Amino acid sequence: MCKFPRRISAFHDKEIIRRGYHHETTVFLFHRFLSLLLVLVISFTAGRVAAQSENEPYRATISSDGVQHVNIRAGDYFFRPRHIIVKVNAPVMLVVRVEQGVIPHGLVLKAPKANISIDEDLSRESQTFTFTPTAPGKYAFYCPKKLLFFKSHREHGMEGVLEVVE
Ligand SMILES: [Cu+2]
Repeated sequence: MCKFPRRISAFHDKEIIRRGYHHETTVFLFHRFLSLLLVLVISFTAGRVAAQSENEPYRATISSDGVQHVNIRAGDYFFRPRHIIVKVNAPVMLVVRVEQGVIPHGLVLKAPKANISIDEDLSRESQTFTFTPTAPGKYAFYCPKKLLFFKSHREHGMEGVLEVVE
């Protein structure tokens, strides 16, 4: 007479153990999922912040030497910053350097109206270009490189704007 309830209880014990195991697995997987979600959210946010600061224009100031110093880093396929604001009729010293990659890049900035003419190959050594913009306006600069039938570097996004303001 006592056998039956005992079997039931043994079954229940097993069931509890099995459920307990399942519960732990579920909790473990849930924690894994949460940490993965957290990593995704953090990297997404970081990416957004980075993209935002990259897209913000760089506004040059006139230093004590009377020059507007601007540093540009280039790579596959970008210029950073890609939007530069300088004052008209004040000398600009542009220092450009390729910071990554083995693909050759160049810099073209042709704005005859503002008396700017740059067309040079770039390298990992810093190159300096000096000019004094004489007319306000927005002037495009870009990498002129293109390999065979592939898209040009400019089409890949290797371009920017020099904005000359009063
Ligand atoms: Cu290029």
